[in-house]
Amino acid sequence: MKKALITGITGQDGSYLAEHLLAQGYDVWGLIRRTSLDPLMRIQSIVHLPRVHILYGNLRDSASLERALAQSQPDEIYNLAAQSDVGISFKCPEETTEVDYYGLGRLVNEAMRLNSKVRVYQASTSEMFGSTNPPQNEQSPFNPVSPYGEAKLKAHEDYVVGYRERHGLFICSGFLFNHESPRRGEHFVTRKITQSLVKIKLGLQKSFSLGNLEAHRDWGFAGDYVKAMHLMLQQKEPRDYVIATGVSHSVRDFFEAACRELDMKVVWSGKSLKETATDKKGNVILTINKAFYRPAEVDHLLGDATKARKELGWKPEVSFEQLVALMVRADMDFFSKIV
Ligand code: NDP
Ligand code: GDR
Repeated sequence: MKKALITGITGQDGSYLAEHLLAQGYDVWGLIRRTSLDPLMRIQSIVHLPRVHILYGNLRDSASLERALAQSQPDEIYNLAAQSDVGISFKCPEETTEVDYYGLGRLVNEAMRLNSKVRVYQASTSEMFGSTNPPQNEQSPFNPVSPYGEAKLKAHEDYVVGYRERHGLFICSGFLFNHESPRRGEHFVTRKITQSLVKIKLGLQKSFSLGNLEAHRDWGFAGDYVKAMHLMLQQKEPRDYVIATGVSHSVRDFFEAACRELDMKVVWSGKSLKETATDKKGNVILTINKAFYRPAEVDHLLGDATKARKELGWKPEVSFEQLVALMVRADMDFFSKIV
């Protein structure tokens, strides 16, 4: 039975990946850090806990990683742990660099000392392409515009490309474009929109605010994307892949699609920071707030996953409209129980 260690198992991707690997017959180990909320409570709702072995550790602490690796003896490591919020990375750049860059260094150094044959997946990101014109593929130049994008790029250059070339480590980067689900953190724009609109529909909230409505993202379903992570580690050679749907939409498109799913008609008025969306009774349900704009924005991400289709046989199964519907319905199911 193959053993996998997942860092970031309490996050969106960690939970889907754990389920996928369990279904593939893996022995799954998950690294979780100490927080004031009981981590077992957090994870219980998302994975079948008795089948996942929990290890305490932190990407900021080499000794904890050494211990976790010695206990789990993994054949495959999936490094999903990160300070993953791009907006927060402008406010906490050091924390972001510590976890997203040095964290991978600590992990691969400890992992290689234990087992030089271990296979490692690194959660790289479309944010590394930053201001590069779309569509972006494996050959596109990297131009990150946030501390998050910069930390992930350095991690890729030094520990993925560097360790693969210099030390022969089997390590792959997945340049994953945005992927969402009902388990998406509440501060990311898609979940913020579905949750807020559902609450407005149920009378639990009157309105909410967003930042830049014109940014375009290539949004896919997280459940599809974790399958690509696993496939990358099953190949003969370690290679890096773009994982994306090849379709992009604006934040405004996402908002409108979620409104349609909830049968909420909206009228736009005003411009820029004064723009609002009003429902059919004339109530303002969306305003724009400068606080949600970023100091530097990635305007347009659109991935070309041709290489993954050809070499991994991977393709996305869930469309943009299906994704929006999935997220809206999950939030509706949850919040209608508490009305
Ligand atoms: P989440 O933010 O949902 O999860 C992040 C995970 O990292 C959580 O389990 C968190 O633990 C853990 N973590 C944070 N800091 C540390 C630390 N110091 N030590 C140990 N664990 C830590 O992210 P996603 O699941 O969405 O993303 C998974 C990975 O993929 C991330 O690396 C992200 O940067 C990358 N990525 C994500 C994309 C997306 O669209 N979702 C696209 C491209 C890349 P806790 O629960 O304790 O906070
Ligand atoms: P992103 O995701 O930065 O692409 O990073 P996020 O959902 O935070 O933002 C997407 C776009 O929406 C705009 N936006 C807002 N964003 C948030 N969070 N809140 C708002 O109110 C709001 N209004 C407009 C943003 O400016 C941006 O353009 C995600 C993370 O999962 C990263 O870890 C991952 O690497 C990338 O996707 C690919």
